[in-house]
Amino acid sequence: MKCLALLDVADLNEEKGHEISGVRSMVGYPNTVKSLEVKNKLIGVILMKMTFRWYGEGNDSIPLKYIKQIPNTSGLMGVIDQYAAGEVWELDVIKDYVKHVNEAGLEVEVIESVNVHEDIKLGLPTRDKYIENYKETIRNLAACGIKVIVYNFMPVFDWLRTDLAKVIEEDGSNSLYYDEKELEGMTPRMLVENTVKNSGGFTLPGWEPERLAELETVLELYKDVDEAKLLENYKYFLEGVIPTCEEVGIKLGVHPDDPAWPVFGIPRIAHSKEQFDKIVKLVDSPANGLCLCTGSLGSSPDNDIPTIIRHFGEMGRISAAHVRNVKYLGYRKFREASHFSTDGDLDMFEIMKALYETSPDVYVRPDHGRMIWDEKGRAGYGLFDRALGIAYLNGIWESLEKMDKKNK
Ligand code: DNO
Repeated sequence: MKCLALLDVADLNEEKGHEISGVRSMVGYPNTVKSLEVKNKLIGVILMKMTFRWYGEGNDSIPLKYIKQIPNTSGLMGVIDQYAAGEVWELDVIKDYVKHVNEAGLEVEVIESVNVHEDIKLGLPTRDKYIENYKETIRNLAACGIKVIVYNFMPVFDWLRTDLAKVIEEDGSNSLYYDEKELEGMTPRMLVENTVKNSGGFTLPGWEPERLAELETVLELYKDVDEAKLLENYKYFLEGVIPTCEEVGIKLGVHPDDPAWPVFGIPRIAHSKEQFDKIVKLVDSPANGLCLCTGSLGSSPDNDIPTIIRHFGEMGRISAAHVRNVKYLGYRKFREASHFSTDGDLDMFEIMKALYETSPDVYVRPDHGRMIWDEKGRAGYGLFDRALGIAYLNGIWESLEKMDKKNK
C-alpha cells in the first residue's frame, strides 16, 4: 500500500464530520493508524506500529500489563506455541488468545512462528496435506483480525547460537552468542542438547521438542535436498498458500536464516539480497513478503541492511521488521548487542530511516535483548532490554517524523 499522506492523530481529529472508517486501530491505541479511509476512499495512512513478542499466559515471564506500560507499543507480534509444525491452529484457540490480549489493551495483528512442516521443505508426497492445513490456519488467523504471518523456511533448525547467555565483559550483562569454531566441534544433537539444557526451562522458538525428537531422521532426508531443490519446494508451498493469503487479506513475512549462512551442511536459501530477490519472484504477489530481521541478516557483514530494506521496501514487500543489533567478533563469530548503534555494528538510525522512507506502515518489534539488571527469562526475550530498545527505536522514529514534517 502506498503512503498517500502522512497524518497524525491531531490531523485525524480535524477530519471529524466525515465518516471515517478503517481506523479501528486508532481507538484505544493512539500511537499509530494503519489505514485511513474516508467514505471508503483511502485518503492517507500509515504509521509504523511498534510491537513486542509475547509467548502466551503461563509461558512468558512478562505479564501483558507490563507490555501495555511500555510507551508507544500498540500490541504484540504474538505466538501461540502449542501447535507442532503442520497442525491446524484452531479458530477458538486463536480467538481466545486475541481476546485475552485485547482485554489487556493491546492489539495483535501479527503472529509469528507459524512453522512449516519439514515434509513441505523436503518436498515429500505428504506435503499437500500440510499445505492444506497451513491454508486453514491462514483463514483462521485472518478471521481473528491477523494481518501478517511471520514464518521461516529454514530446514531443521530455526535460529541457532552456540551460547545463549555469553557474559559481556564490559558491563556484566549477557546475550546470545555464536562462534562457528565452537559449532565445528559439535554434532547437531550436541547443539540441541546444549540449547535445551541452557534454556532455563522455557521453550525456545524453533526448538520445539517434537521437531528435535526426529533430528537424525530428518537430517538424513536433507542429504537429497540441495539449494535448488529447496527453492523448488518453497515455490510449491507459496503457490499453494499465497492465493489463500490474497483471498483473506493476509501478508506473509519470511524470516531470514539466522545466522545468515548454511549450518551443518544443510541448505539454506534466505540470507542475502540476491536470495530474497529470487524468493519474492517465486510468486509475485504483495502477500509474498519478508520479515526483515536486521540481526539475522546482519550476522553477516556482507549484508548491507539499510540497502536491503530500501530495495524490498520500495517493492512493498516488507511485511514486518525485527530490529536488533549485533557485534562482530571475528569471522562467523558475533554476539547480540543492545539496540544502540554504537554498541554493535549496525546503524539503527539508517535502518529506521530506510524503513520510514520505504515501508512507513511496517510492523516493528525490537528483537532479542540482552539480559540486564539480573532479569531471568527466556533467552533474548526479557523485558528490560527490549523495552529500552523500543524507547530508543521510537525516539529515532519520532525524530524522522518531525524532521520530515519540517522539511515539507
Ligand atoms: C527468533 C525469532 C524466530 C522467528 C521465526 C519465525 O528469536 O525471531 O524464531 O520468529 O523464525 O518463524
